[in-house]
Amino acid sequence: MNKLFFNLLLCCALISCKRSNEATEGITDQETQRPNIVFIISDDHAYQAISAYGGRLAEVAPTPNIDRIAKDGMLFERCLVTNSICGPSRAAILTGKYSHLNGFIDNTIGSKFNFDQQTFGELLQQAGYRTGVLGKLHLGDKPTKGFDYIDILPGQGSYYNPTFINEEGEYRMEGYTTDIITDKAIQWMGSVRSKVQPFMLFLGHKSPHRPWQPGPNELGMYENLEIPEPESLFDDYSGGREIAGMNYMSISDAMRMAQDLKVTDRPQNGFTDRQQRMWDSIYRPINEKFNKEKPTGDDLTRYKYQRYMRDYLASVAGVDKGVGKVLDFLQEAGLDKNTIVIYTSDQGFYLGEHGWFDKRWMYKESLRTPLLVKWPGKVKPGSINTDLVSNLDFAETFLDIAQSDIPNDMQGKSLVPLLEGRTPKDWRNSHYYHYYEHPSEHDVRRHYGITTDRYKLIHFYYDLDKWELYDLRDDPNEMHNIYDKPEYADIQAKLHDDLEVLRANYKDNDSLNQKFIHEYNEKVRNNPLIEYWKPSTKEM
Ligand code: SGN
Ligand code: CA
Repeated sequence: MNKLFFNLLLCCALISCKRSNEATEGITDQETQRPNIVFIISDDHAYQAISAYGGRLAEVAPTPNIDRIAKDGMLFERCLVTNSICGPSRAAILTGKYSHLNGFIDNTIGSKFNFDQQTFGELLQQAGYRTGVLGKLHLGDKPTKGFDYIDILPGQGSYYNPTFINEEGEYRMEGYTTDIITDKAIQWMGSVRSKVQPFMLFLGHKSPHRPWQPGPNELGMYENLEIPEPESLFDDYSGGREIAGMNYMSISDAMRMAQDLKVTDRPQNGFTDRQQRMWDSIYRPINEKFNKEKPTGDDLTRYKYQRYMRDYLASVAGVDKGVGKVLDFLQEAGLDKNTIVIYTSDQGFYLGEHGWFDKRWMYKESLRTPLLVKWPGKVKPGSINTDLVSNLDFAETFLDIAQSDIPNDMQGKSLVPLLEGRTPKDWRNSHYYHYYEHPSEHDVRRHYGITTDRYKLIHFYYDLDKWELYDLRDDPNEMHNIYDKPEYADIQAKLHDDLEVLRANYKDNDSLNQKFIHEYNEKVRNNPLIEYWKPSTKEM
């Protein structure tokens, strides 16, 4: 249906709706239309920090509101991203295509998403949905089409007193960004709710991205808690994993005392006096204690881990509270039965596993992202899905929900059958991954690979040519690279074949790699940050 025709239909519908007002009185939004979709995507929220996923943090830092989505809906155990970094993840979500086809392959300064291409936004509009994009998008530009409502943060955005960009331009608001975005979401949903036109809201949080600045109500909430450490906090990258040791993202060396861990007397950028006073009242005593005790060596790493996690989890608590507000609003407005709520993150994150923060690697914690979906009447409450799904599937899922055609050039699959509890027999049994951003900030090398439920094969290329193979059943934490071990020869050969099939099916190949390397090197050549991206001094 073209847009003009749809608008005409909409006008007729509105007029007839007005005329038959008496007849429709008492009918709620729930009964009259295709479902609304609220897609909440936070930034860098690790599944390990969502209590519905269990794990070592579930008890110390519960997320009761996000857990409500799991309780009422479905929790996906294996939602994997295509490229574990912010903009590329969102670009895959918008297009249903891998980075090499949607063109947004990395987050480096100067990367701009090409909004001329097909996205789910305008396809949903054509299907009769009103669409909104709010908060963090991080695609280098503002959407030129596909969204009726645009109110986004520029780039990374800030935690306090954020600037926003809307149709008219830039403006600034005072307050905590997570809370502001939540309020805006509620305001927009309230203003567009309608019996005839469903809505889709892309609600992007900045939090809990580095530098993990909790909101005024969450500041200091975990100060008296000892956060359990992961087993691999002091990983030595043995077991054939030299490449994992070549990076600049470990808590011990790359985490900054002042910006990241707040061990500083300097005022925070852009804070009001009141915010600064509140901040100081929490961090000053902590910093005084630190300056007295001055831990060193492994004790310092442990100390940094505690501070990192306390701020990270307190930032998550703000997001969780926001999710609760959205769920409450939907309920109070009588929209909850006909609104699908999806919670996810742009990728996973390391919470000290392998000694790291950040993401990017094809290893478990950054490859997996949380996915929880509530769809009353369709999804069995409390259900758990273990199929291999991906952020590549989101656009197709939205279109399927909207009962709209899914274009053939989208590369994912609708999750609707899975949500209804009937996984198709031919559902994928492997997933393809590709990360490009090197050289850059955390010094993670370019790599691509395949994972199945049981095995993972990774190829590091460009300045390296190394393979890694993991048996995820016997070695779930990926500590032993078994590539070229004779007992795995058959499996290795099969995975190589399957990887080539996946690359061909998804239309990825080495000549595209060469093209992207060339373009990337041109882009970063004059980037002043290249000095700051301390390259690993370790050589293979
Ligand atoms: C910033 C962070 C990095 C982070 C990237 C990408 N550095 O550059 O630690 O990896 O964003 O994150 S900081 O000095 O600005 O904190 S992403 O989520 O946008 O992909
Ligand atoms: Ca991110």
